[in-house]
Amino acid sequence: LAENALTALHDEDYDVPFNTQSLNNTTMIFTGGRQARSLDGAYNFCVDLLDTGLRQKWFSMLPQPQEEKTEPWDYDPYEGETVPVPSCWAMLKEKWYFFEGSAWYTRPLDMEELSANRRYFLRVGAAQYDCKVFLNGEFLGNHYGGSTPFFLELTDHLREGRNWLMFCVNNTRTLDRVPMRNTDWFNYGGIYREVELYETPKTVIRDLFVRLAGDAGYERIEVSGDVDGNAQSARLTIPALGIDATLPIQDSRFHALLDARPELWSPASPRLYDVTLEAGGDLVQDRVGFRRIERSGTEILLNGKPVFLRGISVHEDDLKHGKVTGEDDLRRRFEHARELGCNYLRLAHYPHHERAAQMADELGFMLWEEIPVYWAIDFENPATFKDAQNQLLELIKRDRNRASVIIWSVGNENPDTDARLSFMRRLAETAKEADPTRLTSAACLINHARRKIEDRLADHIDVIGINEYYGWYDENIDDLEVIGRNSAPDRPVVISETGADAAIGEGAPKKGFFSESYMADVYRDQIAMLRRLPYVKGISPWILYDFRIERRQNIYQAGFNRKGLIHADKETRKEAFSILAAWYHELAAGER
Ligand code: GCB
Repeated sequence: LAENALTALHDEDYDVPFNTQSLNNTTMIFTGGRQARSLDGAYNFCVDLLDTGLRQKWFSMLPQPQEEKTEPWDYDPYEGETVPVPSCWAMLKEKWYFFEGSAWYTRPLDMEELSANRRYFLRVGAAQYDCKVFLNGEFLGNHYGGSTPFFLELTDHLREGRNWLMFCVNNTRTLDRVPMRNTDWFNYGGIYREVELYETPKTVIRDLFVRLAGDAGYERIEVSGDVDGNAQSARLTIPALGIDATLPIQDSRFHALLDARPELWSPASPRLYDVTLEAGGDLVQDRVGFRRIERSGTEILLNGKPVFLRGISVHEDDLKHGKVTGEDDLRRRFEHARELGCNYLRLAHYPHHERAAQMADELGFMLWEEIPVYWAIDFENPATFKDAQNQLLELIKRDRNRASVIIWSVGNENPDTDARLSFMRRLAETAKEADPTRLTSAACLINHARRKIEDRLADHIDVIGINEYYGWYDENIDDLEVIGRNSAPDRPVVISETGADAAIGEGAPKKGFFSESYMADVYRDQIAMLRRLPYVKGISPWILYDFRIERRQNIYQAGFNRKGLIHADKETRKEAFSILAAWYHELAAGER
């Protein structure tokens, strides 16, 4: 028996400190407008249920011809089958469908020439959940969190000619992760967003945050950011606003307020401006919309006017591709939302692909973005908090120039304990500190016995989300009116979820639970009730498409949550679709 087979699987037993979490929001760089080299495509691949690779250090072995091999490794990363990146392994082979554990990805990375004046950054769009990165046999760091991008500077590690890049990705659900073991979406493992290599000058713009200034009036733009290198100043241009400003850099940071009167962004008029920032030879660009989102008493104000959020919730899920999201998939999603008459989407329950918010900016949809602090997280655990907070900061830093994003949500349906209150209050504070220009929210708790919103977190967020399932899990829909009266919320409430499952097609029930007609009735009742609820300022029913989930296995669900207004084929609309669409179009017409 090889010695390594006897080693226990505890982090402290490895002689390599694998869980550094050194790849986090502090290693991010700003990528807007940069040319990247794609590292997508075929990777050698192997699933590794027993974590043999970490014990045997597969990563440390460099390619050797068969006759020169010095060790009988149980896997040779330079041979064997390949998989495409991005992908979810569950979608590639039936035997990997429920695989939960580590998997290894290996590919060559050829660098023709390395210049002493350049820096090199690896970006992984998302990998579920712990991703360890190795280059040329060396462990360089790891990242926790399955839905946010992470960066690793490779400058001091690359060599000219052939390099070998390797990832070990682990999607094991554990109690201390975010989310933890139990969720209502599929645990797709793998590197399921793009992998890229960025090349920059010695000076690197790490961060650029552009927004309408928070003071009254709409006459100033605020710009801040972070430059790594010895540039003394940065030059900011927004040609369509006549802005060409030199911003002094102090201690790596710049900050300025500039007079300007941009046309405001809104769903009706999604105006975007080209923004360029140059510093020390580095240059980044973005297309930014300017708008203000506020709460005033129980109203949500967009550019100073009350707005009602006509929304729909969405997951990243696809029959064929799992969690991999492409341009066409997103475009179709927004077309469906448009057809429904939406002005808003809830991107549940984790950060979606960054293209979603870019597209929402262009097409004119408001967004709720969220981190997977879902159900019973390990709220007592400081390491879990650190992980959640990092995911939040990575999301905010990635998307805070997107006018479409109006809400950062810090969680969903969490038990109201002291530990949870402290955990989530601190997350809401983190969001406000990183971005004071947006609203915070969370799906809070209703006490059904007392018919009241009862959640201490509600005092610490701007918008109270409630998930209610009257007609499905919950019984008496009239309670919704009573809840409004009993709670007398002092801030806006949005119904962040409501809905019912319906199977369609052959074998589907004609009436009762899981029938299309039952689901349609639930929507009719909800809409009739919502017309009478002034405390509700928006709604995002659950959900646009049916989605895959291990935990639902009755004959109508068969491994899917069937609350989609559209079947998982992303084509076939259920009856409730047109019912919601009719109401939303009526509301939209009333706004005009
Ligand atoms: C919820 C959860 C959501 C579930 C949904 C359901 O409250 O937030 O993730 O998928 O209910 O269908 O039960």
